Amino acid sequence: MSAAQLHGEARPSVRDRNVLSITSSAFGRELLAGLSSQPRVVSPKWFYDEAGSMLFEQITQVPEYYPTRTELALLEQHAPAMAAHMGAGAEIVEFGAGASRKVRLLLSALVAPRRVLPIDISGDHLEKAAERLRIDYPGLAVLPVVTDFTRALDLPPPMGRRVGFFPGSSIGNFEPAQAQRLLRRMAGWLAGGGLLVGVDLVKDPALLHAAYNDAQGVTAAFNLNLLARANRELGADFDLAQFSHSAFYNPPRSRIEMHIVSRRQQTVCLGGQRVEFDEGDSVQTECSYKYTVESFQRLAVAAGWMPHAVWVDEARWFSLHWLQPG
Ligand code: AVI
Repeated sequence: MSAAQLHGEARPSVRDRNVLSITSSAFGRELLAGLSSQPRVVSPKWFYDEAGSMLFEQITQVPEYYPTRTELALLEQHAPAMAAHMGAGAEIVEFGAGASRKVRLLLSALVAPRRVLPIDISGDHLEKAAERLRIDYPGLAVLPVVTDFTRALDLPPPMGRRVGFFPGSSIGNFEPAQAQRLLRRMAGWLAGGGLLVGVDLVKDPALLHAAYNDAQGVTAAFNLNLLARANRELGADFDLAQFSHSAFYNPPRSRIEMHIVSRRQQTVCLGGQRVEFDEGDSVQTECSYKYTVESFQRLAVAAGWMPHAVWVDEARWFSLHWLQPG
C-alpha cells in the first residue's frame, strides 16, 4: 500500500484495508504469527475484548467453573487476616482486574485503604468496573490502568504502602517460566510490598474437564470468540460453525489445554493472507496450569518471593498465597 493511499488520495480496497488493520494491530500481528507457526499457538490474552470479557464473566457463573466461587468464599472467610497482612493505609494494585468483584472483599476488610489501581487489558470493561468502585467506596481513589502488564507497566508513584492482588489463578495462564518472570517483575512494581495471589490447585481430572467444558457451552463460546473477534476487528472470514472448542487435562504437565479445532479442510482469509486448515488441525488458545501449594511456593521462591501465609478451602481446590519480598 502506498503512502498516497494511506493518506486518502485513493480509497484502499477492502483487501488493502484488511492488510492495514492486520499490520497496524498487535492482535492482528500476533494472530497471524500464531497461525503461521507450528504448532499453532495464540496467547489467551486476546480472548478479552468486550465480548470476551463478558463471556468470561458468564463462565464464572456456570456451576462447573468452581475457581471463582471457591476463591470468593476464601476471600469472604479470610479477608480480615489478608487485610492484616496488607496493613493500614495500603494501596492495592490489582492485576487483571476484570469486574473487580474480589477486590471489594479486601477493601471492606482493609483499614483506611488509600487507592486502588485496577489493571486490565480490556478498557471498556475496566472503566465501568472502576466507576462502580468509586460509587460504592466514596473517598477511595480509583485509578484504572488499561495496559497489557505482561509487556510493560508504568505506574504513578505509590500513595501509601503498595501491595499487589493477582486473583483468579490467571498466573496459571502463563507457562511456568513466564509465570516466574512475571512474579519477579511484580516484585519490582510493588517496590517492597507483598502480593496476594490466587492459584488453582491440582485435582481430580474429571472436575477440571467439567470446568472447561460446561454444559451450557459458555466456555466454548468464549474460546471461539477469538475467531469472532478476528472477523470483527481484522475483517477475517472465519466461519465459526466450522470450528470446535476442545479442552482437556494434560496430567504430565498439570495443565488444562484449550484448543480451537477445524471441523474440515478450509481456507480462511486474514489480512489478505490465506490460512489453510485441514480437518482436525488445532490452534492452542490457552493453557491453565494447576499447582500444588508446594509447587507454587517453589515457583514463588524462584521468583524472589517468600511465601508467608496460604489459605486453602476444605476440598483443597483453590489457594490464596500471601507472598512477601524475599
Ligand atoms: C482467567 N483464567 C484464570 C481462566 C482459567 O481458568 O484459566 C480462563 C478460562 N478459560 C476457560 N475458562 C476460564
